[in-house]
Amino acid sequence: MEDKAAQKIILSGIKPTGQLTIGNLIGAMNNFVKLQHDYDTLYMVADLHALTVPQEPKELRHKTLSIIAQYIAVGLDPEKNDLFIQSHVTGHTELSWILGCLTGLGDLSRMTQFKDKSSKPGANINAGLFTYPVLMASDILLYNADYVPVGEDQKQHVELTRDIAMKFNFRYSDTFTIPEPIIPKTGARIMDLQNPLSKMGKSDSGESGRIALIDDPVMVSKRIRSAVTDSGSEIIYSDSDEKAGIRNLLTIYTNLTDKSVPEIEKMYEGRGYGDFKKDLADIVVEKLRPIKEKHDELMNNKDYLESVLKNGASNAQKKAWKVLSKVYRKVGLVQTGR
Ligand code: AQP
Repeated sequence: MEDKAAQKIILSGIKPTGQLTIGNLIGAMNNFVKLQHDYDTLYMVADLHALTVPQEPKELRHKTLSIIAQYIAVGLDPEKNDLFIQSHVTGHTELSWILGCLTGLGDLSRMTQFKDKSSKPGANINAGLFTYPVLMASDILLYNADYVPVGEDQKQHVELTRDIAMKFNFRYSDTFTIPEPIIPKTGARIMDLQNPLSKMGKSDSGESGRIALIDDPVMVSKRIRSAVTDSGSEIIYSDSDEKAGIRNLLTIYTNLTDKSVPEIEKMYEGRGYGDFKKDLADIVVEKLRPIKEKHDELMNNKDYLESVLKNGASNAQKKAWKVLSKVYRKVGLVQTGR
């Protein structure tokens, strides 16, 4: 393996709102796992981001630990990655203030996710929801990350991060690495099983529209088998809206197996949606079974999870402080050392 110092840096995270879905797995976590071998990788649970919508405190603590357990359960090795909780590293919020002072209101109001979330009936439109992308920029820039593995919906936020980094570098001299997103070629946007024209979201999708990684296998199977398709019967990948349901199921199938879409289409030639859905349900159940088992085992070993988190936060904090102290110096804050 390459010398750690020469390795490129990867940062990504997931917020502990709702249960992690197969969308998170296919769009983001599968890449986290692949990248851990060749990069200096930091993966956090973005608990501060979760506060942009009201959370029940006890539940938030539980979900935060559960995501760390799921990170490990899908294959992230705590020895190879810094696994930590965002609020355990103080630099995220500190850098966020500095970057917020460089970010235009116009830029933030153009963010699609803000527009979507704030236009929902009864939405709680708070300042945190609006400035969320600035905190996300500081998550990434705090470690001078080269790459950010994310699903399609986060691409715009990484682009804003690049703009903020360039603005800072231009004003105060070269400081930040300009990060690039890593987005999967297929599966960057897994759709809701009941409404295949909308993203499968952790909290936005209804229960029957999503599959959580730690769902009960009987429920998983039922939800796949009752996924919305169309009145046709051919298992083919098509970009038309009418075929959005079957396209989504084919995308899930290809991402959870070693079979390409044309191979799958061929396998199901002359067979109906029923056969296809039944097989896919079995594939998803078998893929998730060991993840749930490992997750449940880890959630019964809180001492171990805490030791992983302490170690991860301590490594991350050291890396963060190097960048943050440079930023403070460049913008003109008096430094006496910490
Ligand atoms: N449906 C999806 N398909 C592909 N990738 C997805 N991701 C989320 N949903 C899908 C990717 O998973 C990572 C973590 O996402 P996040 O939870 O931190 O933020 P989000 O994108 O706001 O996810 P949700 O599910 O929409 O959260 P809720 O519903 O709680 O607000 C990101 O890389 C994301 O792209």
